Amino acid sequence: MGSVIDLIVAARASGRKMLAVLIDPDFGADQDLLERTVQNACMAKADLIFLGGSLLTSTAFNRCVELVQQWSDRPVVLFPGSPAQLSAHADAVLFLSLISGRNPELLIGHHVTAAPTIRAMGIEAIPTGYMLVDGGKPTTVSYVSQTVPIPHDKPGIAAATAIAGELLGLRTIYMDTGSGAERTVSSEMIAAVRKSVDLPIIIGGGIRDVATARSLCEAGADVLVVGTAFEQDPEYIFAMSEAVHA
Ligand code: 1GP
Repeated sequence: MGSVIDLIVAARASGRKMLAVLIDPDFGADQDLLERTVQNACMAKADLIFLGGSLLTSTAFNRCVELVQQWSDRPVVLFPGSPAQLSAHADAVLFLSLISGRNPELLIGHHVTAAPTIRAMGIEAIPTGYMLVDGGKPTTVSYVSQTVPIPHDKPGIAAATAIAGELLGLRTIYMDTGSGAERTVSSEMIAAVRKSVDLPIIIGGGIRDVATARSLCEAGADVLVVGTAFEQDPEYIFAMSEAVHA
């Protein structure tokens, strides 16, 4: 397998949209459900498996990543909520800077803590500008990160933030309204960021149905991340994958 960022960039260049199935490591407590989710992601040809969460209560994170890697023929990418969520069993890690926030720990502090471990594990780090967007209610990530999300109706702020991320040399922009959000990032905001930067755009938070997924792709999203909807129904991965790839 080549690098994950190269896969994402190549898909974007060919106009192919990608689906990432997000697995909360805590969900590894139910091993049968975890296995079924991974199997469905593979059978449905979802493009990536993301693993992580903003609040980690599982003590078996590394074992969960190991199992997912064992069952999966898709790249396994960590989406860490903290420097504790690293594992050599992963193919890559989103090296997230929370550029919508002004919390120095999430702009550089955790990176310094995690960097030697990532280097020693030899996993690919993908420099990612992570932008939290208001999704209608406070989410775990907004609470845990202690940051104020970008207002839902301010595409200009999102565009300016994304440009700053691109100028800083980040390789991708991830806009997220948070897990279980009432609203997704708006099409207007995605379109504004799409016009402003030449980076792959990852969108997550509150994506529950195929019609919404299609409209976000049309607005300019390159990778859609879905977690909650698949936790509730792992069979929905098939319909979602078909919609994203249509
Ligand atoms: C959250 O983007 C992810 O960080 C996924 O959100 O659980 O709402 O799909 P959902």
